[in-house]
Amino acid sequence: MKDILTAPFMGEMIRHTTNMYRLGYDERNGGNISLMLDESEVAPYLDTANVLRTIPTGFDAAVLAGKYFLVTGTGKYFKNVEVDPETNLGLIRIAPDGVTAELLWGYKDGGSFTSELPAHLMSHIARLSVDPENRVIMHCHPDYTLAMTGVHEMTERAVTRTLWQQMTESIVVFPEGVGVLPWMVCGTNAIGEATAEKMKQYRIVLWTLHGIYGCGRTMDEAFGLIETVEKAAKQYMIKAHLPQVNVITDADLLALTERFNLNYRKDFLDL
Ligand code: 2HA
Ligand code: ZN
Repeated sequence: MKDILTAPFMGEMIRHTTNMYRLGYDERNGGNISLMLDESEVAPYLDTANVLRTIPTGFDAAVLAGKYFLVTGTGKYFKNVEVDPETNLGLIRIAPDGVTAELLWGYKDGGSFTSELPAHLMSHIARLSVDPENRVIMHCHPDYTLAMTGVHEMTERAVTRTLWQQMTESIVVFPEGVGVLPWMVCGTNAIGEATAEKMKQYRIVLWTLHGIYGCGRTMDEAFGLIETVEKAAKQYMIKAHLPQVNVITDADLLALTERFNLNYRKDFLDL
């Protein structure tokens, strides 16, 4: 059996949690990540028949039965993942009943997965229905995105347009736009269901005055979406109160969609 701390998926998780903490996206225990893994990726590192304990998933995730997930722990700090992955992360498999998670590694101090696991698993289910290769759900609290949700009209069209207008890269990176939820209580199945519903259309969902959800086929894709939205939100927050001398017009955005052959949200442009 190989040392699980040398697994590529472990390295990716540690690098991302560490980086996101240093970027200020994940204060204290803020944020959570789940990475879906195949049995073939896990088997060289773990005896998959050895279930350490079981933890209720909080809802019926039977469609994910047999799937493996590396997930950040509840109450755990991203900054500590690097020094003690086995306490701050856990590797679970969804049991056939869908309401039980089988812990195969991690949460060494008796801990559990993130309180947002329902939102993660529901989002995985939603993404897999539109992209069978999706593997990552990532949640964090980046400053400028959060600030923007407090001062901007929170409709998907209005927020997406503003983010697209801030910098050339935006529409190229998220041509489908961003999903938006009003303020809601977090850690509940209700916010999980609402997020998952948005994830059928969008790879990014903003939670008003809370944070952002991103997804992707890889950690790089999910993180890249989030950091691009955050950069655009930063541009907005540092210059929205100043006279706008040079702007990206809807005709410019259209030209970008043509140049990069983007399948973009057409009703979000005024043409
Ligand atoms: O895990 O970010 O939304 C802490 C949170 C809850
Ligand atoms: Zn959060």
